[in-house]
Amino acid sequence: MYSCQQLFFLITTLLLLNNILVKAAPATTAHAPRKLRHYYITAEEIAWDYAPTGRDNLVDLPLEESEHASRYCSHNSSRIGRVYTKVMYKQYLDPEYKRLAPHDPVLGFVGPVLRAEAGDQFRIHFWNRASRPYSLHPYNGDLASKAPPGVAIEPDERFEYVWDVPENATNALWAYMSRASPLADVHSGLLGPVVIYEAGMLQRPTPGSPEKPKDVDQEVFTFMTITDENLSHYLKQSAEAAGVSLTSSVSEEEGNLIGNPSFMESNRMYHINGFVYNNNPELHVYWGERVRWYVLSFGLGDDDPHTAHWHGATLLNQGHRVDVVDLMPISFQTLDMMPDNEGQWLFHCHVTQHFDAGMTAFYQVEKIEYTGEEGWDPLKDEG
Ligand SMILES: *[C@@H]1O[C@H](CO)[C@@H](O)[C@H](O)[C@H]1NC(C)=O
Ligand SMILES: *[C@@H]1O[C@H](CO)[C@@H](O)[C@H](O)[C@H]1NC(C)=O
Ligand SMILES: *[C@@H]1O[C@H](CO)[C@@H](O)[C@H](O)[C@H]1NC(C)=O
Ligand SMILES: [Cu+2]
Repeated sequence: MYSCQQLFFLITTLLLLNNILVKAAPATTAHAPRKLRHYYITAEEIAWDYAPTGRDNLVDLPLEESEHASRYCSHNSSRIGRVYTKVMYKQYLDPEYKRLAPHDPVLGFVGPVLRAEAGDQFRIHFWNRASRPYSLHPYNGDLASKAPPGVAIEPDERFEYVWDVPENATNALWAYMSRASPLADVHSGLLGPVVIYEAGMLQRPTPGSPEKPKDVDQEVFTFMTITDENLSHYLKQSAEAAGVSLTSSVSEEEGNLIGNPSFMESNRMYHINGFVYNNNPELHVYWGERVRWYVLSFGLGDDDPHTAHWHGATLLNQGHRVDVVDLMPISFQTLDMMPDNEGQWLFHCHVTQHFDAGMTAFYQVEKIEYTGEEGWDPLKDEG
């Protein structure tokens, strides 16, 4: 299932991240957890559009007229195009799974952000509402050997995962994924971020708003990944829905579509959070604010090293000021940005082939001008 290189990355990452404990039963640690973090999460099948504007917004042309984008996003009788059947993690606010939690559109098909502080305990109430077995695991443990509890939850079954976050696991960034059939599950869409903060760092700025660390104004999460839709569980469904017959002959020389190199390449999506060619929803950051930017690569392929590159801003990465950061397959980086350049800027992968294949997005730096008309002018109140 895995190539040598993939296994190497899996195993090295596992060794590095092996410090969160997974249990199926309630914890029996020496210390009671500081706080229980309940999450109600499902896996649900969806139709995902990688380029919902229908345009290559980098060159400002319809997808079909763009030299590069037409290769990946044009739809016809021998190309699936931009819409694929996928499965994603969805978060609900209640144990009855009645109220869907608001999903940040910028996250695309990436699952909800799971947050906890050091010493807390996650209680992940997972309900598999998809048509095949799936699960939800932090990226740790030993993928190659023994299966952890709840590794394959059958359709319509539920499972409660209990993860203890050690006291010393502060400021960690992880991912979570399904491990029923790991490679295919991830290519099918099941992945999301986990962030562990220092104890006492998380707060709700206003009652009911999502939690956020005290030391930043905004957090941004971006996954740079190549999703090979041919390795997804749903290639057949995607082809059927697009009216593409895999077995019918394309031409005498080429035969049918199965194993056809240009068809296979057209199904590899070089995306950021599920969007290609600057089709991401507007991602606003604000002039002078403290923005924490989490960049993650979750691809498992040989050509999955990415270089995240920002135009129009620099960021601090472990004390170094940078505008580019390397991401090996399955690697996660946290950077801090203070935007000071108004306008629309590019955020993209610097690997030329990936950039051409659509791994590029826009973000907008906005300046808020306070006019005194906001209703909270302190001088007025005093008078
Ligand atoms: C479908 O679109 C691709 C990419 O634009 C093109 O190479 C191919 O010839 C088209 N096939 C048909 C049957 O129109
Ligand atoms: C955290 O504590 C555990 C248990 O004491 C220890 O095994 C582990 O190495 C520590 N990890 C770090 C990052 O200090
Ligand atoms: C999907 O990939 C496999 C492995 O590379 C290949 O054998 C198969 O033909 C591909 N399927 C299609 C429909 O292209
Ligand atoms: Cu890349």
